[in-house]
Amino acid sequence: MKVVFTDDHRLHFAQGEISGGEFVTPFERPSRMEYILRELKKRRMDTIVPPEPLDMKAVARIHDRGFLKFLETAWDEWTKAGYRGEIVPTGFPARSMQQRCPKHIDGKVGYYIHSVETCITAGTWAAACASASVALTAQKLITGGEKSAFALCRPPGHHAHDDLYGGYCFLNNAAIATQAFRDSGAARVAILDVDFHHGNGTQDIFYDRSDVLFCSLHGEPETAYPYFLGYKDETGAGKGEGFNFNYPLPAGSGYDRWSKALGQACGKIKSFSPDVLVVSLGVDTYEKDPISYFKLKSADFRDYGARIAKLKLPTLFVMEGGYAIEAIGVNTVNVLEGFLNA
Ligand code: OKP
Ligand code: ZN
Repeated sequence: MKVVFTDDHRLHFAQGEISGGEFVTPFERPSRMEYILRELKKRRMDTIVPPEPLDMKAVARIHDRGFLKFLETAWDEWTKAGYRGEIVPTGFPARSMQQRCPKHIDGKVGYYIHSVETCITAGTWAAACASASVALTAQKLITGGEKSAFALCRPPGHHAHDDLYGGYCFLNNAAIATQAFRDSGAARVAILDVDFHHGNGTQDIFYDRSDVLFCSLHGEPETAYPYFLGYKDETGAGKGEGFNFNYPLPAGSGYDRWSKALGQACGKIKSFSPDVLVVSLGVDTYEKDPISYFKLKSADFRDYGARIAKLKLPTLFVMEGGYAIEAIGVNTVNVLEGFLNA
């Protein structure tokens, strides 16, 4: 399986993340990639392909123009306003307020964000663009006939809506790749999001569409980030009704429970008969993940990789989360190896 990757992800490394009222070193940090690359190398699965230059038109198929302009210019405007820290908003268009984008950068940040743990830095836009180009290059490999590919994306993408960033995500890599599959001839695309966190951005982007099926297994929104989306009764809207399936699971869920939900999601994917499968691959379902509460063991990742392979679909794996960095390599590559050896 080819791995698309670039070191440009390093351009995004926020110094801080607000967590429990403290400014801590972000969980989503560059070294995550080193652990995955090391494990790929160890198992001789390191056929690394660099990404092609970013096709901004493909990004604009998913994201709002004003949002893209904002991300591109935010750092410049922020520093020109005299601010010296990383970009963190102060005010938000909350319930009962106007939903109009203001002109001042401090207001614009509040308008385009949904969670404030995520700081923008000088290199964030460049890194987000590189990450999207990784996903698009891997998508092209599959459209060109590869049976599977691994887009080793960083920063991740599944929390990004068409016009909102947050949850460590800026551009929705999986959604951009999904749309690119559609635009290059696939009639139906299924997305399976196995990251611990609900893929709120991806769900929202495709919520009213019947050509893209979205299935997500995640911590229940009552007790887990992103809190405000991911309930079971969110099944799609309009033409998209019946093309969105959420499997929220309670704290402490182990592989027993999780793999039952996976079986249900796989059933939905089979009946949808897609041309291609996009897997939002987060390995923060691991028992020792520092910010999550499922209890999967390293061997379980290999098992579910094999079960995904049983769908017998061209499959694009897109990297999302995973913060137990000493195990992120083993867990990620276990999924890929389980898939390949099924
Ligand atoms: C990104 B991905 C911690 C709050 C949670 C955001 C988590 C984003 C996860 N105090 N912060 O889905 O792995
Ligand atoms: Zn996650």
